[in-house]
Amino acid sequence: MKSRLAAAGLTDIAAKLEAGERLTLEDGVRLFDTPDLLTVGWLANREREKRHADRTYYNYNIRIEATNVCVASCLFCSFARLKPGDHGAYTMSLDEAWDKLRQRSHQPLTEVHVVNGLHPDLPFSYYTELLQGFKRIRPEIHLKCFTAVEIAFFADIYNRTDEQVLRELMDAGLDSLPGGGAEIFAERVRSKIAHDKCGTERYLTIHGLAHRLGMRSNVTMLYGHIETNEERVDHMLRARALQDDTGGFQAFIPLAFHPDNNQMRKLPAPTAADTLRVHAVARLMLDNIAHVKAFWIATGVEVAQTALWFGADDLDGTVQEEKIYHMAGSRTPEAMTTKQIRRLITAAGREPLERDTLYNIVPQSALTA
Ligand code: V47
Repeated sequence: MKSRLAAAGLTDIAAKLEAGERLTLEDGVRLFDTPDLLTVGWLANREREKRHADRTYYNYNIRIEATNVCVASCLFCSFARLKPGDHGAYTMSLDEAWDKLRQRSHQPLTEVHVVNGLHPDLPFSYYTELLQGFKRIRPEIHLKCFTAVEIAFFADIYNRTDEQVLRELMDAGLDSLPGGGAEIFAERVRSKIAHDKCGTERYLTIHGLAHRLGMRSNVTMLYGHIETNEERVDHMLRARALQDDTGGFQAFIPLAFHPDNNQMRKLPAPTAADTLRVHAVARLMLDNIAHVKAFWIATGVEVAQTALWFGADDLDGTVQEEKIYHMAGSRTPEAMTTKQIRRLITAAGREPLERDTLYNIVPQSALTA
C-alpha cells in the first residue's frame, strides 16, 4: 500500500489520518483530483471500519411529501410546482397525509420523514396539526420533518423568529430535522441553482439552533452539477465547523444530481465513480460526523452497496412513496422491504443493523439478523 499511496501522492494524507489529524481544504481537493479512486476508497474504508467495523445501518421509515407547491425555483428541482392548480401540483389534506401513516399500521415503522414545497397559502396550523395528527396515530413514531429551508420560510411568512418556529413545531411533536436544502453552500453555486430560498448562513444557523434546542439533524450535499471539487470540500468543511460547535449532526448525506425534468436537464448525471469518490472524501473530511449515508434512492442500489466499501455506513431506509428523485429520473424502486435491505447489505459483505432515527438499535432487528 505504501508505494500505491506514494504513486497517488497521498502519503502525507494517509499519515495525517493515522495520526488523527484533520484534513484541510487542500487535502480534500487532492483526494478529488487524484486519478487513483481505489486508494481514496481504501483510506475511507479504513476510517469507516475504525468507527463501525462491518456495521451498516438502515431504518424502517416512510416519506410523506404533503405538497409540491413551492414558491422557490431551484434549477435542479423536478418536484416543485409554482402555484396551486399548475399541472401536477398537489397539496394533501391533513386527513390524506395522516392516512399515509394509518394505512401502515401493520408496519413496525420508527420514522416519518416529511419534506414539502414552500407553499405560499397554507396556515401555520397546517404543519402543527400535521405533526400532532401523526403523534395521535402513532405516539412513539419519530417525526423527522421540514428542512431548514422550510423552517426559514415559515419564520418569514408567519412572522416568527426561526427559534419560535422550531419551538412551536417541537411542541407539536417535531423530533429532528432532515438534511435537505443544503445543496452547495458556496455562494457562487447557491446563487445560481437556488437563488430564491434561504442562504447558507441561515441554513447553518437553523441547524445550530435546532441542536441547541436538543434536536438532532442531518446535512446533505447536492453534487454532480456545476460545483467544483473545491466547492464540494468547502461544503464539507462548513458542516464540520458547525459540528465542532454543536455536535448535533448525525449523518452527512451526499445527494447525486438527477437531471430529468428540470432546468439543468442538459447536464449529465454524475458517474458511479464520482458517487463513490464523494462518499469516500466525505468520510475522510468529516472526522466529527458519525455517519455517512448512501441514500440508495439517489445512488442506485448497486452503487449504494459498493459505497459501503467507500466510507458509507448507512443506507437510509425503506423510504416508501419517494417523489423528489423519481420525478427527476431515478429508476430505483420507490420502496424496499427491510428484508430486501438486509439482504443487499449482507450480499455486499457487511452486517445489517436496523436503527431508529437516533441510531439506537431496534431490538427486533438483532433477533432477525
Ligand atoms: O434538498 C431535489 C435534493 C433534497 C433533486 O435527512 C435533488 O435523512 C438530486 O434532503 N436530483 C431533499 N437531488 C432530500 C433530502 C434527504 C434525502 C434522504 C435523506 C435525508 C435525511 C434527506 O433532494 C433537496 C435537494 O438537495 N434534490 N431535486 C434532483 N433533481
